[in-house]
Amino acid sequence: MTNDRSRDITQPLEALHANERLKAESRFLRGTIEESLADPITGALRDGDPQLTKFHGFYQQDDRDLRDERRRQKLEPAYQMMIRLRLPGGVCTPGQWLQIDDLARRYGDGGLRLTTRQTFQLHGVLKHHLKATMRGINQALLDTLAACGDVNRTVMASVNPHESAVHAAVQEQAKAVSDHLAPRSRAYYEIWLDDERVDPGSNEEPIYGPTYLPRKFKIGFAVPPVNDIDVYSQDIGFVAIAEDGELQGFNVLIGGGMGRTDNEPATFPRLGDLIGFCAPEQAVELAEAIVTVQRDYGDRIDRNHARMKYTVEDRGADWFRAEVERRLGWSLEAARPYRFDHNGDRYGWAQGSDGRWHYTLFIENGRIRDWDDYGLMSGLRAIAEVHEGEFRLTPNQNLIIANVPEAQTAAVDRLMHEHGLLDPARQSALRRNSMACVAFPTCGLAMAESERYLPSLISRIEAIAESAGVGDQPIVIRMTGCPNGCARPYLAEIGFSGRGPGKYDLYLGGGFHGQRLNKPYLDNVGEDRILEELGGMLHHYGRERQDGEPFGDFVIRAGYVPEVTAGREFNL
Ligand code: SRM
Ligand code: SF4
Repeated sequence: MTNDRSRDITQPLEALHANERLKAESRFLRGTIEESLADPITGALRDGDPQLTKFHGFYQQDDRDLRDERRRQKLEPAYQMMIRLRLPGGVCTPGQWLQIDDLARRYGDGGLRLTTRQTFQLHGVLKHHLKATMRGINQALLDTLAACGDVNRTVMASVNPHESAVHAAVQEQAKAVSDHLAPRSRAYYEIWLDDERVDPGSNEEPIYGPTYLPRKFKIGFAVPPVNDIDVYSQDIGFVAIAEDGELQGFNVLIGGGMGRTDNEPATFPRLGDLIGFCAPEQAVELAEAIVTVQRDYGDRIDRNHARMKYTVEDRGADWFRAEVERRLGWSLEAARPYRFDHNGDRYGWAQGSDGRWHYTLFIENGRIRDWDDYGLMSGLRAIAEVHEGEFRLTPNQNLIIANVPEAQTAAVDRLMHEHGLLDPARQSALRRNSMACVAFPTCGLAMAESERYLPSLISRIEAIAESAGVGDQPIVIRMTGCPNGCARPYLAEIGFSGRGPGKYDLYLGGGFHGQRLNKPYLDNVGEDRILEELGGMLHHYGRERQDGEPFGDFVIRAGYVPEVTAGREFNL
């Protein structure tokens, strides 16, 4: 089946989604953002600008905990901005860490959020602090350009400390692809850094054109055997192929994605299709060609159907590959063998092939702040003040204190202990393999709690798992506050997605290394039912699991859910 609603070039703007017109008329992302910033009457941006500011890296939000009370008091919502950095491969220096920490304390809500795509978010920035915050980020030699919006976003890369040389080469590729696909519009620099205003003319964006992409676009590089970036969930997934410690090239997957829309069965998560192999020096050119095919053929009428996964699903991966090869003028080679064995992080110290050390630290749901009894943010600041290597944010919302010389490991250990960062009570096997998206109070799309609820639910599941004799099993549990899938819940062995206050859909059977989608098991249920069902299953798993059998495989073998082999089967 072909997607007749694609090809914006053949459609008048009026026939397309309203966002297409907004982009086309924005003068390459300028819109009325400067007028919005200058308006002192409201904490909000002008109509239309919140769509454009995503391309600049921030979302307009309001504090949903305060929404009803402010409405009662006839006040406008408590508007605030969430700023997301573009951080290819999740790498930053200790100096940059300290600057981001300063900005979060000065202009944000005092904390930081590590995301499921290896970057930082600052929440709670008021409109009149936006410019100072954006400038501060740029002064730290970081930026937020294209961290959100209908463009390619932060490019992910595996954080595999054992393979330092391959990892460094892959990191370089991730950065090159990220830089190449960044928007070229000068709007960002004019608005936030006061660069000279220029007439954008008609072709400020040679790759994207004036309407950019139909929808967001995501790319990730995985280094086997670690599938920490969930390579099958990316619009383009690159799987590094190495031989004798040297990068040979990449297998290429296209058309992955997680997002679903509530009550829209035509939307579904999908795993990417493997279309071939390319050499390292071909990756940038290939990524651009894939992006341009999606630019021209993606659906620009229905945003629920506009991700590249639907273009690939509707037209077929073979058609897509042929169109990419036609544009490139060369063909991909046959894909090479590879093997993943997990998609979680491995905690503690690990030594790289160059002899340097890396500590992977569990950060529950990526939230960093100082609680009354737990000084996580101050502890990390203290480490940043002495650390000489770099930090790496992981795709599982954790943090690696990376490239520590042998002589400095004791100092890092001491600081982690002093600040309580290694408290075993906060780090059971289940907890360390869990992720939750942000949801309330900042996410405007949340239907149920996620980050604020999962920790207590995990404590209850842990008690059951202990009594079933499987408390030490690293079962992958992920929760989101709505079906959009920001914590990639449809790849979890146990996945939850919020439907309403206190209610979740329960999914089971994802593959332990992110290779298989899970399947809906229960619809719209509360905690009692969740614990009752999981309790029965975990005891069954304790009694009958085979040696080394992951929970996600067991629930399929035991008949709780069927195996899903294609995205469209997911909803059945
Ligand atoms: Fe997401 C929208 C948070 C990773 C799929 N996501 C949002 C927004 C911006 C809500 C909004 O549009 O108003 C959330 C802001 C919440 C807040 O207050 O911070 C939000 N998404 C996040 C983060 C912070 C979750 C986290 O806890 O870490 C992640 C930021 C990643 C980053 O650094 O760029 C995040 N979002 C993801 C992922 C995971 C991934 O990319 O690996 C997905 C699923 C993968 C995919 O894209 O298919 C994801 N987010 C969505 C969607 C559904 C997209 C779709 O195809 O339907 C939306 C809604 C939308 O785009 O309309 C969304
Ligand atoms: Fe918000 Fe839904 Fe994403 Fe969670 S999954 S952050 S609730 S959009």
